[in-house]
Amino acid sequence: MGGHNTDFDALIIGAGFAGLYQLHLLRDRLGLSVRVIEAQDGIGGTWQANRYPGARCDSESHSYCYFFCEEIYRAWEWSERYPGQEEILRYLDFVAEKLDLARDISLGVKVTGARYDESGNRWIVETDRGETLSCTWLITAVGCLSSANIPDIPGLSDFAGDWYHTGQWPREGVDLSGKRVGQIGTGSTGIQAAPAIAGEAAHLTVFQRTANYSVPARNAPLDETRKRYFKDHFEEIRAIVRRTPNGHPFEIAQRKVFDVDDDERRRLYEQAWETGGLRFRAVFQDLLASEESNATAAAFIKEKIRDIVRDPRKARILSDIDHPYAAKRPPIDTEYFETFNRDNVDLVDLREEPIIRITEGGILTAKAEYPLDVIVFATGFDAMTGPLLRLGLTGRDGVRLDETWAAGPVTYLGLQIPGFPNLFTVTGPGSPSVLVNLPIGIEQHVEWIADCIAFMREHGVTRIEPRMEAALAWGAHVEEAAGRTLLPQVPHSWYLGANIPGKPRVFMPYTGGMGRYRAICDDIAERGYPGFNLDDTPQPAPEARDFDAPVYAPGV
Ligand code: NA7
Repeated sequence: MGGHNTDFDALIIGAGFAGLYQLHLLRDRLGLSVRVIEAQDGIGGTWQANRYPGARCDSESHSYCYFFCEEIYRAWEWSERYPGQEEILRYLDFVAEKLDLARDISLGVKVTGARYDESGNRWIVETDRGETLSCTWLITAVGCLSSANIPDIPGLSDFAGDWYHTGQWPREGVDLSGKRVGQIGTGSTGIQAAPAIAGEAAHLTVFQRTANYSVPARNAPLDETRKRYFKDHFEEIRAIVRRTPNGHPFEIAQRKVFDVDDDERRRLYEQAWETGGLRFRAVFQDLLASEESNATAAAFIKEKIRDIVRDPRKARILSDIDHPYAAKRPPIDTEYFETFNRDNVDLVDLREEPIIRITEGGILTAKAEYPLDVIVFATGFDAMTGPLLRLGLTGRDGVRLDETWAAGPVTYLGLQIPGFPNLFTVTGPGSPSVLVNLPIGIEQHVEWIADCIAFMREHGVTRIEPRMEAALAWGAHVEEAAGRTLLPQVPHSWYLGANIPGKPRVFMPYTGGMGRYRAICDDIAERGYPGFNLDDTPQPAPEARDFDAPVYAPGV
């Protein structure tokens, strides 16, 4: 696949939402020679890897898709309110087919290293097939959550059963029937997986370290009226997803929590609970800006948990939540708390009885040994920086990415890294990325990158690289913006890198909201790329006010 050419204008790493659209723009709009390198055996990125039971997107299907082409939008029909993993893969196959993308994608090929060659102004990319490829522009489209975190729990190699990480689930599936399953982790993934596993396995034990909020997703099939509505309102839906801070197809209410009295607030929360999904968060504007406001939502959800879960011990463990609502990624679920009412489901509170080790027969905590046939690690990812660091990138002057990021990621707009000319990072650290309905954030990045490359060609610029002071100013802005929310306060948060031992604590996603971020990026491009070096010509440094103004991300 991809022929025998080894020298390209652009190489793209990853064939998920980002890589596919980037290929289309660079090849079909700019006329570049392009190849996509994808480590997995199929396209789809995170949806190839996350095949665990219950895997489904938390964004609503009519917004979890491309908006760059109305014809594609209207030609595809989603079956449910939220798209399941398989359906997303089918959608991406459909898009790839429509745009004739497969011929420029190499599947099952892993990038093992890439270095910038200063004399030739080219990136030299090595693969696990022993190939050496080169390109002018290297674009990482590797996703934010593709580097699995398998905690270093002693004894895993002694375990006689099978174990799996949810983000590396076998393609052929896993038969859990009749099995005693232990699931570690209760983030968005664990909360989706537990009900599905409980329905299939003989027995499920959930090992919970930190209790988590969750709101019912209220997933359901889409009826013909809804399907028609989405098709007929393409422009309106596109305008909303591009305008709202999180790229979701709904507005965030303007009212604040204490604008209404207790009864009205209760009514609004009940209504939002019935509506379900991430829309719950949008019921008030200030849930993530004020601890006092947030506490009202937190209390409401904790009460719901205690109402649903019949066993008082389980109800206490599940509702004993130590952080503000939605300050970590807020999960949504289908019968998660109800699952703990099943006879075949147990709950272990790891704060009361930490895991000591994994044994041949199961998991040993400070209190008991739990016999298991299968362990499921729903333990998350080395988020945002992990997928980039493992590419083995070396920039100018032989500087490696892990060296330059030893104290945490430094990027300009999350799109480029000082010292790494002509390298673009789709949804890199410092961009809104994981705080946004990702296809929306991805489209903006991919288009900005294609426009930047078009600008370079038009103006005879051969090299673009951000100035260090611009990247540091952007980093300060990202931190400041996060500081205006409750998000950086949460212990263990992967937004901060705090879930990975030894990882530097830097708040990585940009909380300023997608609309604002888009305006900043557009403005920088229109003004001739302040903050970058174009060849050897430094453009003016951006001024603080270029990023500043009201940084406020309601409902992040
Ligand atoms: P998350 O949100 O990082 O959740 C991981 C879960 O695993 C969380 O409950 C962790 O507890 C738990 N965990 C991690 N390490 C351990 C160890 N060593 N022992 C016990 N428990 C552990 O990952 P998800 O996959 O759920 O979600 C990631 C994103 O994917 C999600 O936001 C969506 O965007 C899709 P902790 O809270 O750290 O105490």
